Amino acid sequence: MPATAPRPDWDVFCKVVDNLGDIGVCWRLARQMAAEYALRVRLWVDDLDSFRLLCPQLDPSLLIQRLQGVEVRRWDGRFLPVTPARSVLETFACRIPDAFVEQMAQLTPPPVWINLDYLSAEGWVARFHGQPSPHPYLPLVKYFFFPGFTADTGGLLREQDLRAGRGEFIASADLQCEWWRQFGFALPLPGTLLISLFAYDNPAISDLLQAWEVSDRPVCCLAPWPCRLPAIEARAGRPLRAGDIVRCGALEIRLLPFVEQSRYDRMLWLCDLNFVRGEDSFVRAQWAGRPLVWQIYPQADGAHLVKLDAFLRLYCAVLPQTTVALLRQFWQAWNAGRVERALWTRLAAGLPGLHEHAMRWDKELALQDDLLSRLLRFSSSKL
Ligand code: TRH
Repeated sequence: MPATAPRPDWDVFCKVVDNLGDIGVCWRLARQMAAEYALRVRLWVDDLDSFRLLCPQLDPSLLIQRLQGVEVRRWDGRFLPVTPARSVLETFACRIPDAFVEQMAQLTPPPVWINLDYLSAEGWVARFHGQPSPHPYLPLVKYFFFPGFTADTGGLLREQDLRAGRGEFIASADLQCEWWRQFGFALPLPGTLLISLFAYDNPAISDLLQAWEVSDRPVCCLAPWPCRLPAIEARAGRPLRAGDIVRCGALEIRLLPFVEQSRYDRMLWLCDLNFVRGEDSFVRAQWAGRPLVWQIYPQADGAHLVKLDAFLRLYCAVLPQTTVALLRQFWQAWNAGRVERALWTRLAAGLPGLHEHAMRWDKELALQDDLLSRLLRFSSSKL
């Protein structure tokens, strides 16, 4: 940005930890700020090579570039002195550079400083959402902003046109054909159970492949291949790459390249069941209004299982006890790495009911404001 360019509205800082969830969330949020509110956004990212998977137009060698209305800056040791934006978003406690914080403190009024945290359905989130944390020695306050599933939290990312776009895609055979065609794949045969599998490597993947192979109904599994799963290669008995198809019994596995987020969303809308992981794909699967199985990002102390349980309690609140027990058992088994064939058979039989529930859940969540509207309101209230 030239020196005379107007001061940005938002600085968003993102550190890519070890997967794509952090940049996945930041990239959606930054684009939404620019596209829906015409905000001037500067997105600072420490790992442009990973970011390029989500945004193939990105050139990792550039220090500054403009993509889809967002100014993307490489965040490395050579931190350029710039005037901080009116609001500064530190994401997932990524710790913005001290030099930048000092520049924030010199401005009057100082920027609104917010840390966007990880998503959790736990009860404490509402109590901590919006809480201030004064800087130990500078005249600055950082506020904690927690995404969540209830009105007293920061909400969930949801673009204004997301659900309308989904409706259009589901209603249009042409758009769906085009989606398959882009990968060079034929449409699956009618009656095929379509499953997307985005997962951390997990011994239960072999359990599922075996169950799907002997299924009464044909199963087509879509696996994003840059996240290669050794169990699939073992099944094929050969090294695989994106575009390959593996057939065993009733199961056909189609390996997909890593696609842009909007195309990934479409895959979730198409499938009868979505295996998702981490945070962002988990949220998008809920906006797909389709049954989902969540593999939560594992934490050493088992804290992730508490989070899994907290979400299940919310998600299952209105379901009959037998369905609650089934979902709980399946999700826990998937996260523990062992799924018995009988458990899969029960889940498969329950999919029509789970689909209805997923549509209801999507509708209820959509009654609430999305994360960005809440974030903008929160930030304005602190200006
Ligand atoms: O990659 P992840 O496992 O991310 C995780 C979690 O966010 C976790 O909480 C965090 O601590 C850890 O990273 C560091 O899963 P997640 O969150 O679903 O992010 C994947 C992103 O990749 C998401 O934005 C969807 C996107 N995606 C595509 O755009 N195209 C694809 O083909 C696929 C498979 C995913």
